[in-house]
Amino acid sequence: MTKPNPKPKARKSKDKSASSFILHPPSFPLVLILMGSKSDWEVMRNADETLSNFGIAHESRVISAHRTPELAAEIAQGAEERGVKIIIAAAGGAAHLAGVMAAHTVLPVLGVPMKSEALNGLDSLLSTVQMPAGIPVGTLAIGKAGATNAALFAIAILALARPELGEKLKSFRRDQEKKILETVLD
Ligand code: RP5
Repeated sequence: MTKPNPKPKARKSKDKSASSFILHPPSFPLVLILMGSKSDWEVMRNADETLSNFGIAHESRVISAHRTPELAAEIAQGAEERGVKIIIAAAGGAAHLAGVMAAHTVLPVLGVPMKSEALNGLDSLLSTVQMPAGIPVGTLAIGKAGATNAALFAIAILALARPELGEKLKSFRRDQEKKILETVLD
């Protein structure tokens, strides 16, 4: 579940077979999943669950670029020292969380635009994706697909230095392919 501020705890996989992928103790997450509001959690739990399924030590928490600006900067600035490798940041509306995090760290930041009430997520998408040159944010799709894919993208980055993780990604793709091939329409 999301963690209350300001004392985060890392999440550890329930998948025992994947424990070799956890290169840090739980207090040292490899991936941070940040979201602007608890209202984003229903969508962002898809990123959290995907990382858990792959056995990646991670931490999910609510942090806001505008409601908790100092804490947001502090978390971004301290992430590298904690051993974090990738930050996933989700926000809706004037969705500047990912950009603000990226401004405070050189770690890769993946942005997930949340579907907003007023503009259906188009505002979130544009706010996240349109970073001026110099501070990159890798932006995924709006909503659930983006949440899941942000986690898979983070895993692909981690897999560059962890061949076992790459094998697990290949197996995940094979399973996905099998499901399509076995689809029967009524
Ligand atoms: C953003 O504003 C959050 O990321 C959320 O998507 C949106 C609405 O937040 P709430 O008003 O539901 O807390 O900061």
